[in-house]
Amino acid sequence: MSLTRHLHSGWSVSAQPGQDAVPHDLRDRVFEASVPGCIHTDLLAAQAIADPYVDSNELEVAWVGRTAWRYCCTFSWSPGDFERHELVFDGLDTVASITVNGVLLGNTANMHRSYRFDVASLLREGDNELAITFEPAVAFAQAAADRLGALPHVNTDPYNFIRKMACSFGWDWGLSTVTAGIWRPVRLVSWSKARLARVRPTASVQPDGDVPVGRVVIDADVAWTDRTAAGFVLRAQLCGPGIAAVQVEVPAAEAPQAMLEAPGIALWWPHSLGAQPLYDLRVELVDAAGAILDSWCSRIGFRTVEWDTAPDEHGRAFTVSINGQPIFVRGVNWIPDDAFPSRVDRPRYADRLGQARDAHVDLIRVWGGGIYESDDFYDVCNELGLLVWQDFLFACAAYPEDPAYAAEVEAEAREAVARLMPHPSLVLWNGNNENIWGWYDWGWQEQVGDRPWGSGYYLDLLPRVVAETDPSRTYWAGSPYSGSMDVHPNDPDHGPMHIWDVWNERDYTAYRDYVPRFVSEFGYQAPPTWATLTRAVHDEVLAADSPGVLHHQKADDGNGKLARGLAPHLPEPANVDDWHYLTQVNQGRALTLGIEHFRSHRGRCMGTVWWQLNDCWPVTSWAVIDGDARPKPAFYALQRAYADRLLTVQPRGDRLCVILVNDSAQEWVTTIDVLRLSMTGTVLAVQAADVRCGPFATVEVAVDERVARPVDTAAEFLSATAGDRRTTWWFAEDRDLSLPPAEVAVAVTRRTGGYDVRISSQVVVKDLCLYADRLHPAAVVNDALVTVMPGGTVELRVECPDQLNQAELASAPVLRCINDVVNSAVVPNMQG
Ligand code: BMA
Repeated sequence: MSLTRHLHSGWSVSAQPGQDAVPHDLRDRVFEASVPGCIHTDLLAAQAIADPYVDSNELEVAWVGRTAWRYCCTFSWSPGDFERHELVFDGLDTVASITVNGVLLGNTANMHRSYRFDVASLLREGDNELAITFEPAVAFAQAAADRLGALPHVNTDPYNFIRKMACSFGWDWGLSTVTAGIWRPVRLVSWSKARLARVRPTASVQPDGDVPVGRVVIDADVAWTDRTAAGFVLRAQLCGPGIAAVQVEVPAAEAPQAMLEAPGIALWWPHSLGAQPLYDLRVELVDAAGAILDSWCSRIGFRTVEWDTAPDEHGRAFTVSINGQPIFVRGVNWIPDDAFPSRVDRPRYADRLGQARDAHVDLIRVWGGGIYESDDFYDVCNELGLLVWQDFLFACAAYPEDPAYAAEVEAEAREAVARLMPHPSLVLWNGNNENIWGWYDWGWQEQVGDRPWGSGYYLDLLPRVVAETDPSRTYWAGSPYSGSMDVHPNDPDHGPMHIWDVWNERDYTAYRDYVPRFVSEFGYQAPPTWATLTRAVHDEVLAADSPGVLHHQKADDGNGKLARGLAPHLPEPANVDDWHYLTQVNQGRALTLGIEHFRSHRGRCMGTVWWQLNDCWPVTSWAVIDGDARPKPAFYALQRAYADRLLTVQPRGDRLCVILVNDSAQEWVTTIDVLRLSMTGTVLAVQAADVRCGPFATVEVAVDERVARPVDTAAEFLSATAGDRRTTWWFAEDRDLSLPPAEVAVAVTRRTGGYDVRISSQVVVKDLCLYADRLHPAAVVNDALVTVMPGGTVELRVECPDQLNQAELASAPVLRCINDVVNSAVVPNMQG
């Protein structure tokens, strides 16, 4: 007994009259609008603005975000037999004033929540006009900051004074767009008698007995037109793999609770440990005559989650166990996949999260400067077996706690926590990104004095909201946070930490100075792939410091840090091709060194979350997948470093050790062979050891002195193998190595859908990359940063719909390796 009509067609948008910022020719134009969507994508579709992702168009179209826009649509309506008629907005971005037939319905100023309005008295039989005017968000935020008193934040605009995606105002990897629009679905819902206002399922696994019993407790909130109505029931049904379908009915009072139990459920696991069985849960509201008034459904899963954050001999742990199994988290940080989030649909989530899973990632942290993603995101994570750590939306700023702002925060948090409850992938709610750290270390205390700065949210309101709404989920106050305001929030021994001094100030080998309990952010930059860079930047002469390349680098002194990071390790880039290749190599090396080091300390350290997986536009950043969805070489480094079974060489004191890290449930029984070799493969020393590494464990084997001590550090290296795993150890930096020219033999074979490229070499070849995307934007290669052993061969697969020039495929700048860089003459400028 309800009728839902999406209002997604017939929309138009125009600039509000009288705004000087709007170009003359656009002032009176009416554009077709997509709903859900946003003003930028509407103007792009009408070819009224240049693409802000290209060159420096961002600056040219900045007026769009400083303009007030009016969205309008006409729809026909008749009351039918329904008692109630409500307009429901899943998301309005952001400062909106809504009218129906010219009468003000309401004002909103929070992108992160939904709104529901009773519109019965405003609608009329026949045509109705719905109009929404969006005020510029920066002006709104600035006015609030002026009124309440400024509070510290990063970047330019006071994003901390408006409940809108923080990175919409620009970030150190993001352009500033300042979107506006109806970014999530809008619908007219007509209903009678009663409807389900909210459904909160809590799924748990009952420990007793041999057969696991899945239990779901369903808490529903029911909205009524007549509270005296009797005989209504709440009916819940569960079906899925391995169980007989179960059903229960309870009387539907105001907040009915129903419980279902299903013996024989199969447990949901992260993909590295098992399968992802999902169960269909359906909840119905039924009236006395047996008619279904409203229904709700979701796919749920059964697993247990415990976070051990107890004090211990080192400080304070931060270890998650799934179904009783403690795991070392192999995570990545997630930012909005597009600066226009309404463009990100389910296939795109599936694609990006599928890439993460392919790289052996098992946890995604949704960062607090972005959004609560749509249910599609969490559904895909449920299906792919990816754990989700969700931040509340606070990042790198002090936040006001005045009553109006606090009320928005509470409303948004209650809604988000309830909405995400069904998803088995969700394992943690986190209060904020770096705000407690900011309070400690970024000079805020002097600026803020005794005014509130957000701690009331992180330490009181948000934990209360989680405890009241979804007590099954763990809450942690911040990333980083030590577990106590008396211990520095970024203390390596206490809880999750962020390691940023490495990228900002130190060499990447300084990761070795840390043995954190859990590292929830650490990262290293590189430019996007060549195809992405050259799609987005059209500088006359492309260079590391040409205007377009610099515009697509948002980090503070980003290019300077890239150069300083290279200097200790690799030769100075002679041209833009070398710069592009070498900085990408260095990103991969930093990532590999950091992750292998942290994983080698498995036990004391129980997780790494790389900053960052993805980008929201084409930019030089810490991402391993660029803004056009192409994997950078570091993606393949991540894939290797995050494999279940890792073989690594690590310094331990003044010795070298070969370390096996086994994050699988099976014992790893293998033979380790360690060889000291010349660059041409002459064996100088050998060591072999039979090892057994238990499940979820590490084994260390010290390298014998005679193997570990080279005669000539520039001309020798170590190779360690264990079954199909291989790793190398170098006694000198590449710039100081006597690395012979590669002289590779390349055999290219055409096959359906692409090419096989076999590369053989008589000498060791370092960090070979095949940049097929330089020849064709659709060309994808299955690996990068590959080592070719002396006398060895590697085979790379190129997928490409069209023909490629085979000679070009087999030579620079498409086929690159370090050997060629160290052996080429240095040209004294960086122009291409
Ligand atoms: C941390 C993140 C982001 C930022 C990144 C790189 O501060 O939380 O805010 O993009 O570092 O600087």
